[in-house]
Amino acid sequence: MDSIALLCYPTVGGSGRVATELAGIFARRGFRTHLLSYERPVRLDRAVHFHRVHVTDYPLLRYPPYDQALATTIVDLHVSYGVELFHAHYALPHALAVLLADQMLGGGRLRLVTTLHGTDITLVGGNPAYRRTLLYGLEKSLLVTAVSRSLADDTRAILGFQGPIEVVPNFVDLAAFKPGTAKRWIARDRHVKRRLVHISTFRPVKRVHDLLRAVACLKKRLPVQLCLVGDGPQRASVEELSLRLGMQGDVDFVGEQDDPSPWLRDADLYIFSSRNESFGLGVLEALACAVPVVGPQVGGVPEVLGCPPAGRLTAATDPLALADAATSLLSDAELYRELAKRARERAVATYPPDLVADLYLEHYRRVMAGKLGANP
Ligand code: GMT
Repeated sequence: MDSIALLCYPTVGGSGRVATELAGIFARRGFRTHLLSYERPVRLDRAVHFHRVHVTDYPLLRYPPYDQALATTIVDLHVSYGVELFHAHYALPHALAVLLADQMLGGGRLRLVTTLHGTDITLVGGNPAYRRTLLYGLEKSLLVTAVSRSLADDTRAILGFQGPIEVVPNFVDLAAFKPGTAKRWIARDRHVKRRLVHISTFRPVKRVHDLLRAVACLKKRLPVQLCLVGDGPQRASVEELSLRLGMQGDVDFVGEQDDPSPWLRDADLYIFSSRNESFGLGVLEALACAVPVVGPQVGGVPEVLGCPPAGRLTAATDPLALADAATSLLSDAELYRELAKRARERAVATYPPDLVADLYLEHYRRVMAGKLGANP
């Protein structure tokens, strides 16, 4: 195996970042690595061959058929470079496009590895419009991986998928995401503002309004400043709520950032309020910066935080429960120091990029050696 192709969404969101960074690692290790998407992802390593998928915007096509354009690009890649191994990040439509391309090539030419990231199962997967298609894509993949055990369980429960699922977690660049040098509140005046950070796509699943309500509650007990990194459909209404709650001076909306590490390094606490989170890449990046985490106990986040956890996860999802957890952590310097240390140690021990890349390579080799059959 000397060539690998990865398919992903190019957005700042987690699955695209994971695929982009993985592609960079493979390319730097000497594999001829291709990445297919409709836009060049930010920070794509120059050693990776990027293939833009071109879609047409003819007015008749209310929904431009991206899947077909992607399948054509895959066929071209196989014909021109002989690439056989295709790794789909986020099942729809990437896995299906590889299967279509394989049929166009006569069948049995391409090998498909599919990595499930989250809403491809927990939101899209449960939708009757996609369920059968998605299930077909997984059944025909030679290998299915999920970013957490929780997501693997959801895949079986929501989709009824019965084939094997390997858990391969996400990873974090430990050199870029590292503890900041700035002194934290613990070392200074206890009246110094605690800096909270949250990275978000501002979609309903992230429940940023509730997060803001939690911080409003926390503000009555401790001096805090919240930094919201990212952008998305609910950003405007979250900004509106911050005005209504009288928090305009307490919240910074810094928008989408190619590199969120400076905000995490400077933070005292990472806070989230998601309804579900199959992994929580922002959570892991915070840990790597020695920043403890507070949020509801959902999805794969408990796996990421480890045991004992590098933060506080609440059973209840309401703002008051989050505010209580944050208060206890941000007013106890000894506890805080312990969790901050545990956070970095957890990231270093479990999520180095090379370790995870090795896992994928091991799986790829088994797939290429025909040691993994198509799922029943
Ligand atoms: O599903 C999404 O919300 C988008 C997706 C993405 O493409 O960023 O996020 C999911 O994949 C990330 C990378 O594996 C995970 O860190 C996120 O937890 C997961 N999102 C959800 O489960 C809501």
